Amino acid sequence: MESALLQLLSALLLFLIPVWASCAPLILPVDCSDIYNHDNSKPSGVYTIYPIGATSAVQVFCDMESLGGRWTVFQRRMDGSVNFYRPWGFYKEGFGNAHGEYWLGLEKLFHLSIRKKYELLVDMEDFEGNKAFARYSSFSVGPESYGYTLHVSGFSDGGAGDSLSPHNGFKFSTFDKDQDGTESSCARIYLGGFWYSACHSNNPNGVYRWGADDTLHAVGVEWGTWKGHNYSLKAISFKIRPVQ
Ligand SMILES: [Ca+2]
Repeated sequence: MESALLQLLSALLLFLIPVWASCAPLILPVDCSDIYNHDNSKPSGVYTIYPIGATSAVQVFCDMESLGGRWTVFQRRMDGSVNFYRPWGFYKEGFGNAHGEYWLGLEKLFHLSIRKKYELLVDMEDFEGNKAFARYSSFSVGPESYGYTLHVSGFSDGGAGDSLSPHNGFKFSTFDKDQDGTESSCARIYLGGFWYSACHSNNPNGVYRWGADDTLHAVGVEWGTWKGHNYSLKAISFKIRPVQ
């Protein structure tokens, strides 16, 4: 009798383990919003998310404060410690350090885009301590086969003006993959990787320079409608959260 019960229990376990394992990925956080929704007392900081499923663990900075928090930061400049002049493979997969400067990666942005509808916040700061932002009610990135095309709309002003809408509909370009809107290579001329058009209204992945600098035109970390093309910002970050 007892062994029959044990057999039944072990059979039940054998049945349940694969069921549990297949459910487990569902509870892994896809983005910072999932982390916040699980525990809304979590502070801003570095967390692990799984944007492409259970084997895609990646560290990311979560902004749990700005405009209600829940933001997943996918791009951040703050001190010039990371080189952003990198080839396609790095922009596809991501690089840098979630505790400092980094780029999360286009493939992850694409996968997040097909899971949820996102809005975008671009926060920035100059070297005098002034802050501004630009907000967009809709943000997504297309698949690699479409050049990770940028889809952004619904601008609202936080003092920075709109330097991103002109890039809507353009593919991503790096110095070794030119998919921009010109005969030349914007990535090579402006020394970054971005959804270059002809060529840019903002250059967040450009060269980190310390404030005003016109020795090379428009190669800095810029947001044109705020500080112009020859002022490189102290800090800028691009962050997304699901539309509620
Ligand atoms: Ca070109």
